[in-house]
Amino acid sequence: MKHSKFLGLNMSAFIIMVLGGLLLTACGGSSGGSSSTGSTGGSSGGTSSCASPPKLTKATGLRVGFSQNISNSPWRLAENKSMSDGAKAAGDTFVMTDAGGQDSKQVSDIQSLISQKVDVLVIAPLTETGEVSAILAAKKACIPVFLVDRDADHSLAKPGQDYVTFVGSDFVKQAQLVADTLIQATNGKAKIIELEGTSGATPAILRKKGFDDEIKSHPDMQIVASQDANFDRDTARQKMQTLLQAHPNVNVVYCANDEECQGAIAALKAAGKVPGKDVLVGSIDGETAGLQSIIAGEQLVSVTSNPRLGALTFQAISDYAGGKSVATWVVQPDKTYTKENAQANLVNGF
Ligand code: GYE
Repeated sequence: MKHSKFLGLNMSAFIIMVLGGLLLTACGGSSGGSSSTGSTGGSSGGTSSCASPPKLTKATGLRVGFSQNISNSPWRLAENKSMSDGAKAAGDTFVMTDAGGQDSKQVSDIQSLISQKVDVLVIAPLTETGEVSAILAAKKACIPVFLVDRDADHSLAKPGQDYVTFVGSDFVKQAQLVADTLIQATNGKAKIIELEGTSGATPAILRKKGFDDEIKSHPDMQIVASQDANFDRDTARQKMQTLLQAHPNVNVVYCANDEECQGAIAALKAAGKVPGKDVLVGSIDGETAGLQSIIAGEQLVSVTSNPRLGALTFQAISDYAGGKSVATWVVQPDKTYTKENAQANLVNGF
């Protein structure tokens, strides 16, 4: 059978090219951004016909899906509000899910947002590995993903390739700043209880690394116990109560967030210790309760971890839709609160 020809191509090859082009356009493969088009799905392993990461073809009137990992603390509630405010300011429709602290629930939440065909996904993943399959599924469905507040394991999913960017703080630096303040206040001599954040979450991993590495050059700064307190006030209170029985002579508690330190302060008081005198307390977030503890002299330091990530996130989304290049890490700057500036910054608490 004789095939007709168009510009030197036979008709079936021509039809395949046209169909392929239509598919690419449907996935936004031809506009903006800093990445190359037509990838085979990067580290997802599967084949996909969208760009790497997928493009956003429109900048306004988007349907934005926000997958939150849990909404159990002032930090998370402030983040939720900031995201929904950001969507409102951008004139977008906002659909939010809450995984209640379960990786499996967050994966199914993201899958449901993919099925609803949102234009863009904003994900605050619970852990570095738990949501990777869903992040890669979004890419395969040609939906660009913006990770916020926590990152994914870069050996499994890469920013600028499998997702657009990570919008969040420098967790190592936060922990270094807390360590430096504690080293100075104790003249480099301390027995420390370390309360870690949720196991497998970026801020838990990096805040531990930042702190532990920073005190290494001070041989008299000694961590006597280290435990996961799940970024949670009551878990921290209970763990601290038990740890204090085994280590009654500690003089420093380092917590991965202010909520944990609220629990630790309660446990110290219940054990007859005076926080801020017998035991110095330092942590991260800059939440209102932490600021009040600093003002009351019960907490030495809190380095902020600003939950109000909405403005940076929606700016990145708008830049990406407009074809501007977006950095693979949009850094949220943080600052240190001590008794010098806690009162003045109480208005910035949450
Ligand atoms: O510090 C903490 C929350 O992921 C940066 O998670 C966030 C951290 C924040 O539970 O309070």
